Amino acid sequence: MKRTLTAEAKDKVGEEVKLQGWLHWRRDLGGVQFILLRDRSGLIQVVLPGGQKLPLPESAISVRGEVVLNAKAPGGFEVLASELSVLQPSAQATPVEIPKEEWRANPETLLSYRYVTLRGEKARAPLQVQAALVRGFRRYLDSQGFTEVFTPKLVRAGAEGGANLFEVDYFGESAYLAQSPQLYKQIMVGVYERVYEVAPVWRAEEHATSRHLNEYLSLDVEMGFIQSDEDVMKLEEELVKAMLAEAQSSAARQLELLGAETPKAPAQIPRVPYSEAKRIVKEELGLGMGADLNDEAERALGEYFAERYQTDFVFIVQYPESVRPFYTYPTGDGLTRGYDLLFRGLEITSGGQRIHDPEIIVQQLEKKGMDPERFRDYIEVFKYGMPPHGGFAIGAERFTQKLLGLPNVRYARAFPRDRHRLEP
Ligand code: AMO
Repeated sequence: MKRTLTAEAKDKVGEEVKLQGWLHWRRDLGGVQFILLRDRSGLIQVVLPGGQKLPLPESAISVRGEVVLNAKAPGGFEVLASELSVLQPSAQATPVEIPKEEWRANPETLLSYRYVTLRGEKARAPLQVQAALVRGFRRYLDSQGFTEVFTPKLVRAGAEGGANLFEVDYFGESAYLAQSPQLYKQIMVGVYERVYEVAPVWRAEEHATSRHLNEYLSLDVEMGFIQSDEDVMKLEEELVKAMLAEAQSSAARQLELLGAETPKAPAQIPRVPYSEAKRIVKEELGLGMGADLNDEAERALGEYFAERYQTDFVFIVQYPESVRPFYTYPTGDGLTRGYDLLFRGLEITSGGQRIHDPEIIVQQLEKKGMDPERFRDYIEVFKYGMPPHGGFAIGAERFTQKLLGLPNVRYARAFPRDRHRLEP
């Protein structure tokens, strides 16, 4: 007999079906036994005649029976089972009760046993939403003439500057795990004009916050023949909307399960100069801030713009050179064509126009105290006619976190890597 998914059962009332999945929950009332069977499409109640020895929760099971209507059952119908067989039993009780998942509580336990706690309906949903966002990302960019590229993750030098590089022993030489595909995606603009990449990157950041991971999924975009960073922001605006639309259409059940609010995104996302953002933070919100916008300032700005302009997205533009990487296009007044995109008060993107003149690249590297020799091959490519270009990167987990209102970015990654976690 062919397998029926729980989500298909509602169309088979009165029919005999075979369901396969996991024993999500069980209740034995002696004369009658109830279980919830969970498969990839959802949950269904199964009623057994009683007297069976039920396997432990999370056992892999197969059930045959008739689908019947029952207004009291979750979803309005259930299966009257004639047969329950165990495909593989659970050998022991799960470390947390999956059906009672309260994934906001006790994050340590949830993350330490992630291989099984991920099975919870709410635990697994964010990764499905994320998969939909990434699908939307690929589809939209494919439709706009972009080519997907795959660049090296073992690299000679860090692209972003700073000390947050993981060093790797590369046959006795020192190499690093890529912090970003930045330099390679720029090189690939010289090949395909428009490129994107979906790949993990690594940041050896020591701090443990609710928005930092040491390994995250970077959604990178780079495009040639632009006028300025404005072209890049226009593309990102459309892209982000396409990603949200894909999530809303193909992960609607997960969004509902997690109670996700539809983001407010006006046709034109506001562009706020960095200096103005700083003024608002200080004068209107009465907050202090460091050299860059700190997280408290970002959060407060998010709320400020949500209230005033009904938007969950804000571009902060015209960042000063001092807080941007060396490759950012300087405008000669100490500012750059670099921008950030805040979503619900969290930076989910950095981007901007890049320098395409090799002499200025060397100048900017030196200004930042970086050794141009380490970037020799990167600089070489600019001697072969690189067009004006720019791009950005979206942190997939942060986008997912903010879309779903997750308390911690770790829940938006299957197996998060943080300062104290290298397994599971
Ligand atoms: P940046 O370093 O700002 O820019 O990173 C881009 C985006 O990646 C996400 N992100 C992180 N997410 C989780 N944990 C972290 N530790 C972490 N660090 C960054 C954020 C951030 O906005 N090459 C440039 C991008 C570009 O200009 O194209 C870069 O990597 O969402």
